Amino acid sequence: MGMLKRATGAAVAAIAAAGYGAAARAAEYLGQPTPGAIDMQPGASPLRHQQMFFHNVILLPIITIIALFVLFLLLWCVFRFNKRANPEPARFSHNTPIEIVWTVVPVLILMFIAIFSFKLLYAFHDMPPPDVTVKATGNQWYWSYEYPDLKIAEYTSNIVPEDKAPKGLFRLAADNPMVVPVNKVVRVLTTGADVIHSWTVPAFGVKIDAIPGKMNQTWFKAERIGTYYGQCSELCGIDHAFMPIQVQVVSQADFDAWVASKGGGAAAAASSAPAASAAPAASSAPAASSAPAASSAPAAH
Ligand SMILES: [Cu+2]
Repeated sequence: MGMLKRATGAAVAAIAAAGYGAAARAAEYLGQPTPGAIDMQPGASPLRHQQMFFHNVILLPIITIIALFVLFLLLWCVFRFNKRANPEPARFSHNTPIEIVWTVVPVLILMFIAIFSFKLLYAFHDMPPPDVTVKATGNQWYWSYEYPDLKIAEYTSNIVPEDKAPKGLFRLAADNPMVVPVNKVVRVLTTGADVIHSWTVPAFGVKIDAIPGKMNQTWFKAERIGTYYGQCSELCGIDHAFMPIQVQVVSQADFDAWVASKGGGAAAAASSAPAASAAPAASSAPAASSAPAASSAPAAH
C-alpha cells in the first residue's frame, strides 16, 4: 500500500513537473510553436485572451460534461438493458416530459454559448480606430506587405531557406517581416493576388482569408515586443507550406526608424482614424498592385 502511494505520488509529481516544464517553455516560445507542448500558444493580444477564455473556460467544460454524460447513458443502456439484465423489455415508445427536456436543454446550452461567441464575434468586427494599416497580399507563394497610409510601397516577404533559418523556425521565418508598433491598433487588410490564401498569426488570434478581387480586414493589438509567427492557412497550391508569416512587434521609436528606413512618410497614422471600411484605404494605395483595383468588380471571375 505504501509503495503504491509512493508510486502515485511520484507519478503526480512527474505530471506536474511536465506541465510546469511545458508552461515554462510556452512562455519562452511566445509567438511560435513549442516542441512537445500541449495547449495553445500563449496569447499576445486582448482578443486572443478572450478567445482562450471562451475555449478553455466556456467550451471545454461543456464539451467534457456532454461527452461524459453521453458515455454514461451508453454504458447504462449496455449494462442495465441488455437481454440478460432486462429479459422483459418495456413496450412504451413515448415520454413527453423527457422529450421536452432533451429539446429545451440543448437550446439553453447553445444560447449560453452564443452569448460569449457573439460577444467575441462583435469584438473582432468593431475595430477601434486603427493606428497603423497594413495591406497583406497573398501570392503564390509568398506574402507581400504595403503600408498605404505611411507611403511604404509593397515589399515581398519570402521564406528563409532551411539552412539559413533559426533552429526550429524553418517554414515560420520570413526574410522581410511585417513590422508593427507595440500596443497600437493594427488594421490588416488582406487580399489575394492569384488564389485564396489566409493570413494567420495564432498569438494574435487572427485568421482571415486573402481573397482575389476582395478586401478583407481584421485587427490586432500586440501587447508585447517580440517576433510572432504564422503560416498561410488556406490550401493554395504546391508551395502552400512555404509562405510563412513573420510579424516583428517593436517599440514606437523603432517603428518610426523602420518606416524612415523604408522611405515612408511619418505620422500619417492619425489620418486613418475615422476609416472603418476597407475600401477607401484600398483606393488610396499608391502602388500599382493587381488586386485592389478589382475589389469593386464583383463579376471579375
Ligand atoms: Cu497561401
